[in-house]
Amino acid sequence: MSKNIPDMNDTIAAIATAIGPGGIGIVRLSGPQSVTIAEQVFLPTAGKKALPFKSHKVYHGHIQHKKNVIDEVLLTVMRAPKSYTCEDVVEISSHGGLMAVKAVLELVLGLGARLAQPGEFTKRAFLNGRIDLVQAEAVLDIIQAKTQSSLRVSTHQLKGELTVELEKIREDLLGAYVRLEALVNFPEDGIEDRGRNEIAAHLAHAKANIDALLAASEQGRLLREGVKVVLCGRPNVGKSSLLNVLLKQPRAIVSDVAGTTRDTIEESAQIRGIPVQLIDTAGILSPRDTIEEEAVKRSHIHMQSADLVLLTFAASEKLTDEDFKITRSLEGQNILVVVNKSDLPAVLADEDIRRILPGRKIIRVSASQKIAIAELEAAIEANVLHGQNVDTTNILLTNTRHIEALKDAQQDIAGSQEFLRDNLSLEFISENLKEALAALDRITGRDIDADLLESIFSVFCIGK
Ligand SMILES: Nc1nc2c(ncn2[C@@H]2O[C@H](COP(=O)(O)OP(=O)(O)OP(=O)(O)O)[C@@H](O)[C@H]2O)c(=O)[nH]1
Ligand SMILES: [Mg+2]
Repeated sequence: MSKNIPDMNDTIAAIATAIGPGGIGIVRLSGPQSVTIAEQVFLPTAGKKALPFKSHKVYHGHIQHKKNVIDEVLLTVMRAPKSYTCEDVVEISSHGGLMAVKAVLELVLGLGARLAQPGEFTKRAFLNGRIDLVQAEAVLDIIQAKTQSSLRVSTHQLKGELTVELEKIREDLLGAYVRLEALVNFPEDGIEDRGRNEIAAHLAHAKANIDALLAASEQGRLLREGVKVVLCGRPNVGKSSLLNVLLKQPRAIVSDVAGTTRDTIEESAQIRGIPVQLIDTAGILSPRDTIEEEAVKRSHIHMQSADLVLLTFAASEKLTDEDFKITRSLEGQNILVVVNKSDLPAVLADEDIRRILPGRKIIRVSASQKIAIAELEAAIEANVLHGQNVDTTNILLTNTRHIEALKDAQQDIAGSQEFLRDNLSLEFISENLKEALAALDRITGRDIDADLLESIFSVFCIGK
C-alpha cells in the first residue's frame, strides 16, 4: 500500500502476554517463516513423529538452543488462513515471568523473525481481509475496556454488528447512486419522476439508520471514554471523604484540619457502570505559599475541563464568603450540588443554596455515615446520561473517529435530499452521494490512507 506499511512478507514475533510474573507467557509468531522457525527451536516430547505440526493442535515439548533447554512449553500452530492474522501463526506458551519469555523471543528473533510493531498482528488481520477496521479497533477497545458495559459494546463491534449496520446504509446509498447514474446516462421521458422517488426513498432509509446509530453514540462515547467529575468546595466540607466513598477505598487523607488536601488527587472509578475520572481538589482559596498557589492553579484547570462538578457544601454550616466565591468561579459549568454532613443538625437550607444556584439538583448525603451515597451515584449517572438509560444493546457506535465520519455522511445525505427536493440537476446529488459513500468507507477501512492506518494501530500494545 505505501512505505508506511511494513513488509507483510516478514515473519513477526512478539510477547503477547503482559510483562511480569504470571502463570504463562506467550510468544506469538506470524508470517511465512513461523513454522520453520518453530521447528528449529522446539523439540517435541513425542519426537519426530510430531512433525509436520498439524494445524490447531497443541504440542508439548522444550525450547532448545544449542542443546540447552530454555523452557518447557506448549506449542500451537495455526496455519493460514485459519488464524488471527490469516497467516501461519505459532504460539509458544512458556512459563510466565520475564526471563523465559524473553529468552524464547530472542531466540526466534535470532532465526529471522522481526519484532512486531504495536498492533501489527491485528493490522495484518485487517490487511489480509479477515476483519475490517471497525473490528480491529474493537479489539483495542476490548483490551482497554474499563467497565462491563464498555466491554459488552466492544464485543458487539468485534462480532461485526456495527459493520452490518454500516453495510445496510451503504446498500441504500449504492442503490440511490445506481438509480441516479441510470437516470443521468439514459434520460428517458417519463421515468425521471419515478427514479427521483426511488432515490428519495433510499436516502430517507439511509438517513434514518444513521440517525439511529448517532442517537445512541453519545452514550457509547461516554462508556468508552468516561467522564471527568471534579469535587469542589471550601475546606473541610468533606470533599476527600466523598472521594473515598465514591472510590470505595480510603484514597485521600481526611482530617478536620482545613486545607488537608493540598494537591489534586485523580483516581479512576466506576459509577453505575460509567467509567469516571474522579478528581479531588484542594479547597484553598487564599494560597499561603507557592505549593498552595500551584494547587489552586491545578484545581482551576480541572474545574474548567470537568464534565461535571460536584459542588460540595456542609449541611452543618451556613454559606460563607468562600462558598460564594467558589460558586462564582464555576459559572457556566455543569454542577450537581452535594450537601454533605447530613448526619449533623441541618443549618444550611435548600433555599439558601437555590438563591445562589437556581435550578441545580441538590443531593443531601453523609460521607462519613455513608448516607444517600447510592442516591448521589444515581444523580451523577442521570446527569451525565441526561436521564436516559444506557441500553448497551442499542449502542454500536463509540469511537470518535466513526462518529465524525458518520456525521459527515449524514450531512452529505441531507444535502442530497435538499437537492432532490429543489429539483436540482442530478449531477449535484451524485457528488454528494460519492462523498457520503467515502465517509462510510473510511469507517470500515475500505477506503483509508496509510497515515490514518498508522495512527490507529500505533496505540495498540505490542503482541496484539
Ligand atoms: N459529621 C460528618 N463529618 C464528616 C462528614 N464527611 C466528612 N466529615 C469530616 O469533615 C472533616 C473534613 O473532611 P475532609 O474530607 O478532609 O474535607 P475536605 O473538603 O477534603 O477538606 P480539605 O481537603 O481541607 O479541603 C473530617 O474531619 C471528616 O471526618 C460527614 O458526612 N459527616
Ligand atoms: Mg480534602
